[in-house]
Amino acid sequence: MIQHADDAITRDGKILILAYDHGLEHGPVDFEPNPETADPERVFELATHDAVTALAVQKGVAEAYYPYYETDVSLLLKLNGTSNLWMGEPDSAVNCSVEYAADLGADAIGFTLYGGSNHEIEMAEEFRDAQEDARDHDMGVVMWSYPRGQGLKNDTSSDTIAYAARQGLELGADVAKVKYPGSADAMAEAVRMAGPTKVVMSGGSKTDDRSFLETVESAIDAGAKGLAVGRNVFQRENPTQLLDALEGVIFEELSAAEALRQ
Ligand code: FBP
Repeated sequence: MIQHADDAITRDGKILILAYDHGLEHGPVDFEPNPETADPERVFELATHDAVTALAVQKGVAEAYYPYYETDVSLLLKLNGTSNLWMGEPDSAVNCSVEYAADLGADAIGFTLYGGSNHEIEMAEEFRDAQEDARDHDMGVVMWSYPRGQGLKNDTSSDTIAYAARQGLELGADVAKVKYPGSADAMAEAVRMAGPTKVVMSGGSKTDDRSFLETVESAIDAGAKGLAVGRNVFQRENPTQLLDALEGVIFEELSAAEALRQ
């Protein structure tokens, strides 16, 4: 069987990344709907669910909690990130090296690229270093491919998301995490542009169970390999129930309606 760098964060070739870098990216406001989720241990426990193929966190959270979960959770170490306090053109500070991520036991690295930002050139150069170091360590590479910046009018248009997915392929990501472009056809085009790079849909702000699962179903039908989700799981009253349903849609080919009924 062919080995892929991202094998450790996939299950049957599919992916469900639980994202929990919101304390940095958005701040404590994201924990308000479910205040106990400010405690990383709650989310590490969720990440032990069979549906979750990797947990994405920043360095500090990994240092403090991953030693207790390394046998049950695959670690996706996010190497860059910025707080919501930053008011400049989109940019993301590199705050962890691949070497240090490997020391922490990471299976893969995550890296945000804001294509279209005035900082795209520096970010792409930083990504180059991270991607090549990750190859040396046989770690998977997940790009948060988020076109945004003053030149960009619509960051979820079909063309923009297809371009975001293609940037993942061109720059050497194993997985490109993109926003849902509004329709299955547009998602299928993004998947086509990404070629062998796996496309996963980004969760976005919390919506109701049915419409969220239907969007995931449509992305999977369009060829996406899965999902990277934060708020739509951890802001729910019963996140485990939603993970059960997501397991049905992503790994068992159930429709959203079937997954909700099981
Ligand atoms: P969500 O499912 O909550 O949208 O999380 C995915 C994610 O990419 C997180 O990893 C990150 O913190 C957040 O979205 C960034 O969102 P944005 O930059 O769009 O505000």
